[in-house]
Amino acid sequence: MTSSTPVPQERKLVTELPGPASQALHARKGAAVAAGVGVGLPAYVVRAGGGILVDVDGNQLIDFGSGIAVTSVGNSAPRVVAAVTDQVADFTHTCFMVTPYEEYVEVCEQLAELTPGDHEKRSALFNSGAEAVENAVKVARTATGRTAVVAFEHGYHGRTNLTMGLTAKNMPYKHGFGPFAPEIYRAPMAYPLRWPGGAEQCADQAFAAFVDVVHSQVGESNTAAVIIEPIQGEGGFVVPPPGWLPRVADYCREHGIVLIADEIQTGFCRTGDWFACDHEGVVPDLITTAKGIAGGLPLAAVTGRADLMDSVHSGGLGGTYGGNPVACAAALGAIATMRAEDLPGRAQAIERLFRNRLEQLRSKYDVIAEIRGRGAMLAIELTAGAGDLTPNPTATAAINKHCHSQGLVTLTAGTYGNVFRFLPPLSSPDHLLEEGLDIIEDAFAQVLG
Ligand code: PLZ
Repeated sequence: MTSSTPVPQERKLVTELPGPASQALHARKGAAVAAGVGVGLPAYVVRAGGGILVDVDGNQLIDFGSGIAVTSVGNSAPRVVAAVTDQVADFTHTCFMVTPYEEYVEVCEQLAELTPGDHEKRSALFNSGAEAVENAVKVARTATGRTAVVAFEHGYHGRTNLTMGLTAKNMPYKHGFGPFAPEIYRAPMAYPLRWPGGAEQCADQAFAAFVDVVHSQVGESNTAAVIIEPIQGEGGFVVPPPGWLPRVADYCREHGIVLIADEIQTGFCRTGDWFACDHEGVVPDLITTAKGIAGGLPLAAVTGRADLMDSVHSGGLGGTYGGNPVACAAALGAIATMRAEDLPGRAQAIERLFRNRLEQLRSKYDVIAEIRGRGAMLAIELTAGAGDLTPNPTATAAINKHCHSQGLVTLTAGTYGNVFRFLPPLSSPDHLLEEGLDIIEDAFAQVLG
């Protein structure tokens, strides 16, 4: 198969998974790659596109992970490939801080246009989500002259020192890696299913609990920023109740606290709109993006109010590779694809297809406590059974593993490891989504009987 042939859009298993060639590579991995770098499904990929990953043994796997919400436009999407190919032949790097280039500026112009709010904005580009979050905090601290940052339970913001501190979950992200950066505080997340006072009370009580942390424990005038994922990613696709996020945003505005929306996982069409904040008309002061922005190349951004972004002294933001020209070209190709193919609309269509099937599944299995998420970012939370919210990571892991064995790449999430999540490429044809859902149905039957 040459790389000019499109990847066939069908699942095909020619060996058990992982096959012999993958197993051989995995043995080399064990001898050469640090053990701390884990692998979910050790099928070594050689090509990918549409909704399929092809492994080194010739197996064709259905992708329900998009490399953790990255390849929303699909792997090697044609406009991304064309833009990257041209760019890589022209020049690969100058360092924007040394001798600049148009592609960086154009990505920032696109970010100003696409992100929530029509105020004047500026952006700075980086290499990873964690780096974007770090820089958003730097901007918030400089702009406010304050130090404290408030994050939420179940939140995930990265693996660098500051972002580990912002991340809630210990294993595997933080365990043994402290001490963490100071001046980070944590507020309860508005998590309707697990809110102690019940889902009905969640919005009001969670807002009051948030205010209590900021007002009583930190002090508004010490709080530089509040950072929130509008729908939590690694934490288990937790969707706060309607109205909660706008109230948090209003409160921040009232007290001069910078609201940072971390849309690294939710951004760029994933949730059925360009950004998850758009669903409730929330306009954050700063927004961090990465993952889906560049069709698989490493690029991240902080975008926000011009007055905040421009408060940092010249030379205060940057990095050798931030906004690399090849990654910027990829982003322009990815954004052009999202516009041309109406990927927000496609994510909405995927949600309809999934919800219908997942609701049927829920009617059969009382371990499914909730189906939640938005667009092509959907999950089911598994518990002990009817009325018992004890997390069920064992069934979650077994179902996930069964899917892998059948050539469906799925991911889990959640503080308690009991959330089974779906992030298909928006380029997946319906028949692959349906087939993936058949496999999930079968996995439930095999694991739970
Ligand atoms: N903020 C909301 O989802 C990355 C991490 C997977 P980086 N999420 C996937 C893992 O186990 O490392 C993420 C995110 C949100 C920040 C990040 C961090 O982005 O590009 O991984 O640094």
